[in-house]
Amino acid sequence: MKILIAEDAPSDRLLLKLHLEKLCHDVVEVSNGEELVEYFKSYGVDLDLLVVDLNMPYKTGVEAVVEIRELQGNYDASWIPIIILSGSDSDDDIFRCIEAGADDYLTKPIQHKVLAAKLLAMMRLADMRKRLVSANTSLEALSTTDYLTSLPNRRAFEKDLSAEMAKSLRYGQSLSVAVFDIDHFKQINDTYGHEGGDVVLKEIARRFNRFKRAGDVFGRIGGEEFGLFLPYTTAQEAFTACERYRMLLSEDKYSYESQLINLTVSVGVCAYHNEETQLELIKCADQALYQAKHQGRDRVVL
Ligand code: GH3
Ligand code: MG
Ligand code: MG
Ligand code: MG
Ligand code: MG
Repeated sequence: MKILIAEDAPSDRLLLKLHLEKLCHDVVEVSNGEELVEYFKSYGVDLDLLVVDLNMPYKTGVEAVVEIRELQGNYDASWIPIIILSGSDSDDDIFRCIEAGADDYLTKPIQHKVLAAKLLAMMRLADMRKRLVSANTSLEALSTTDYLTSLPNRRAFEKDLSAEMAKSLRYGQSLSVAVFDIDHFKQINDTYGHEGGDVVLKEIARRFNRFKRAGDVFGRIGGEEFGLFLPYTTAQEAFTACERYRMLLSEDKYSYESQLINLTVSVGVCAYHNEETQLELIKCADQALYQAKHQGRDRVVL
């Protein structure tokens, strides 16, 4: 663990440092409460534990702990385990330290074996916290990512599009939306099986990622339908960009179990006019897509 010691008495600090280093921890030191808060603000994310003396100049241990616990928002380090050290064994001191946000309290002189035991318990807490955070991160990724193509799923796509529509409204920048639908995909499934169809869907997502212009966002919004929104892009520019995507998708064949599959896509494009709802905007692109199908497929309609 990387442990920060905040202790104003040089000899206490040195003894503690030597002891923690003997237990194979990395130790950094500060000598008062003010330095503790400043150090924590800059390097807190690298620390695993704080050992904080109660009586220190500039800021007491309690004042520093309160400030550290109040750091929030993106500041994920503010949860860090904190042990207070103090010469006082009064119940009131113990209570106010824990109440202020400390996790444990040890009285001086420090019993080294007891400190080692407390560190073990804190490590367990830190480990549990890490696992919770990573489980949470994977859950979030699962709920926004399409399992087959790894593109944003419909929910994530719509959420990101909402944010982009709000920006467009606020700054008056252009924004366009497109819907891609594979032509006669049923036939591909019928000929190569559902698995063959899945391989094609995955390869389409790969091509989108490979050929993507900076800023463009793709999502899988239906079985064989993909959404695209193009920030800072007018209707005419979006048409041109989608023509390019359409050609790049059908130019090279798709391979599945040493068979080569040809496909084309139809695309509907619509620009955002800063007044319609998201539903209406996507519907507009859907209607253009319907026309593209009606006019013979393998084309982009604006
Ligand atoms: P068109 O769009 O050109 O009118 O014809 P289509 O054959 O593509 O027609 P439609 O959009 O009605 O059919 C889409 C097919 O996509 C039907 C469905 O079985 C298939 N499909 C949907 N989701 C998946 C999927 O995840 N994997 C596979 N393999 N097929 C899927
Ligand atoms: Mg002191
Ligand atoms: Mg479809
Ligand atoms: Mg269809
Ligand atoms: Mg289709």
